[in-house]
Formats: sequence, structure tokens, C-alpha cells
Amino acid sequence: MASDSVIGRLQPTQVIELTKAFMEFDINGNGFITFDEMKEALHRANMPRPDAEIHQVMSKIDFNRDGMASFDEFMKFMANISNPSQCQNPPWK
Ligand SMILES: [Ca+2]
Ligand SMILES: [Ca+2]
Repeated sequence: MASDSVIGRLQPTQVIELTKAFMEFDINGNGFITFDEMKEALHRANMPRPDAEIHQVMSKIDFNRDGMASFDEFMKFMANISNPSQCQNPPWK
């Protein structure tokens, strides 16, 4: 998985938490979250959401539009929305 740049922006504890979260969503463990898996995972977590809302979230996570959220896409999405307050300016800016 070529996600070093994304993971490098996250705290190690965040990476562990997000990896756990990903594994909960990826019910069949194939490394991708499908619409059905996200729906099922939210249902299991007692957070059922309407299909339209799940579609919306999936479309935000699914950068390459193959209909599934890969681990890399999931990490990117979570890194973007987590926006930690302790976020430092990257040295290349
Ligand atoms: Ca899967
Ligand atoms: Ca994808």
C-alpha cells in the first residue's frame, strides 16, 4: 500500500484507530469497503444511516471512482476531515 504520505500526516495513535475502524467496515477483509459493507458496519455499530447518506459518504471517500473505498482512500478521507488543531504547517510551504 503506497499510503506513506497520508499516514505520515497522522499521529501514530490515529493510524492505529483508523486501521481498526477500516477493518470494522471491511467486513470480508479484502482491503476495500463497499457500499453494502459500510451499510452493514453502521448497522452493527447501531448507527444506521439512510442509503442516500451512505452513497454521499462513499462518493467522498472513493477518490478513483471504482465504487469501493480502499484503505488508502479511507485514510486520506479521514486525514482530511480530522483536521487536528495541533496541525503544523508542512515544511515545504
Ligand atoms: Ca470488503
Ligand atoms: Ca476507490
